[in-house]
Amino acid sequence: MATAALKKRVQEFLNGDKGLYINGNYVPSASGKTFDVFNPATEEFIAKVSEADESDIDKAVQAAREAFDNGEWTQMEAAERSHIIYKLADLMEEHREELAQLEALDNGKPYMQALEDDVDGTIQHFRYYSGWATKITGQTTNALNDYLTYTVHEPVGVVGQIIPWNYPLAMAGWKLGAALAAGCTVVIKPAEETPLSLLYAAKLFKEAGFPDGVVNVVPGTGSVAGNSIVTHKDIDKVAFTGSTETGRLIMKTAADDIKSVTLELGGKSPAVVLEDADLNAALDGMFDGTMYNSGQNCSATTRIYVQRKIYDDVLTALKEKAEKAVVGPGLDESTEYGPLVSEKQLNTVLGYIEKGEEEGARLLTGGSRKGDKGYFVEPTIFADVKDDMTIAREEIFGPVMSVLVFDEIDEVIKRANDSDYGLAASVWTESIKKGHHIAGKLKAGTVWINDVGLEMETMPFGGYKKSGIGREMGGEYGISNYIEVKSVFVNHKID
Ligand code: TXE
Repeated sequence: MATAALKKRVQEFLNGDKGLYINGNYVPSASGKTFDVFNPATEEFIAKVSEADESDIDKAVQAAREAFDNGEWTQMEAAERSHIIYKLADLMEEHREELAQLEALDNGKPYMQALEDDVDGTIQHFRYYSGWATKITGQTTNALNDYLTYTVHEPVGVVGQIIPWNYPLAMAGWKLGAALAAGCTVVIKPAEETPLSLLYAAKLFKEAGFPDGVVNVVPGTGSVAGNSIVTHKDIDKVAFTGSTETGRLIMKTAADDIKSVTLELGGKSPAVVLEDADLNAALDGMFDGTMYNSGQNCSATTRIYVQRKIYDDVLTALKEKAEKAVVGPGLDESTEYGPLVSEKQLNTVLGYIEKGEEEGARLLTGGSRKGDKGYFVEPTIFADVKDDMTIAREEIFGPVMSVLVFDEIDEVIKRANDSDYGLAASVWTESIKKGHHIAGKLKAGTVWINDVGLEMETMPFGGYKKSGIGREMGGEYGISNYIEVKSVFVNHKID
């Protein structure tokens, strides 16, 4: 297996100081504290990163507040803001290979996936949202004679954004694109497992022309840095992607100040495979729907409902796919599926596999850690899973698929909807009527018919039920998270 050499700029970045990015400069944390970042494929140390505590968050918020209240960012014409966001995308393109290497190194994902999906997707996202900066409009209404009544859409202010480790750069991009296009300023915290790509990208913000203080990047732990963002009085809004448990805590904490929150949380998404499906396409979709990013994907379709007539054939084919899949370090060219992000995640996933066996699901293939160095898990498939088993109900966030059998369409709709979550779902059928019928009945924020995993900036993304609140992306849907609406009444009656 060929392992790509690290690019010069990546090496320089890793060898240099990795301070917090506050008010346009990399600075050490006030306490001088740092934390270590590890490569999940080798368990080896990669870098030391400054660790933000409450006082650092306060400094970052002050910088963002100053930039919002008195800075040139909010005074500048929308077209210029648009241009700066677009320039950021151009600069990211110049650094795309560096960003992808950092993502592969830090998160573990395959390099080509990091390059084409995460980094290029983020670049496209910024380009798309740069266009929105000039398209934020209110309304005029005809409610009253002799009055001009209109609404103004204003940026909400200083925004706190908290990012997970499964798509470190892409999740930051989703949140930053809309917030910056709306004219907000931002304090953003990457996950402690994967701070490197966003920290590297921070210098590009300055180069693109963002005034100091508009974007501040503050790595640190959830309980200290994350919590300080949520509780800070001068933060007007919090946007979070992560676990449902932490989302609940953030929502409760934010309630103290009636702070608005957008939450993109966990999932346990179903795939419904009818007997008339194009089986080759459906098999690819079922497999990738669960295993992409080694299953560390909030919209992973991990409950696979297969109609009885094709059930045995599907199991045979899925097993073959799993056994052929190439699992390895993200920087090896042949790797299709990388390691899990951390030892904690490895233990969580192995715990779920054990639970699946204990509760009587049939382990079709996989089921173990792969090797003893790095957090690799074999692609794992359970057959004959029952709806009430833990592996069919809880988010595993690893390469573990549960396959269930069904007979009737009404039955499978009911069972697919019997979940605390409602982030995504896929339906596989050659019947237009059945496809639309089932999609219409599923309680999920995104439904794919004869496809899986497609997410893009032009379409909103978010969850029903405990999968979250609000929608990201999708143009105006995403922008609306970062807008306050003002109603203005102008009396122009002449006596
Ligand atoms: O998530 P957390 P964890 C799910 C997945 C995974 C589980 C646990 O099932 O197994 O969550 O992962 C920050 N105040 N997802 O523990 O805790 C934290 O620093 C403010 C689904 O890593 O949600 C990090 O930046 N912030 C998911 C971010 O929250 C806090 C992606 C995510 O961490 C905080 C990731 C606090 N009190 C995990 N505590 C998805 N929806 O894609 C933590 N954080």
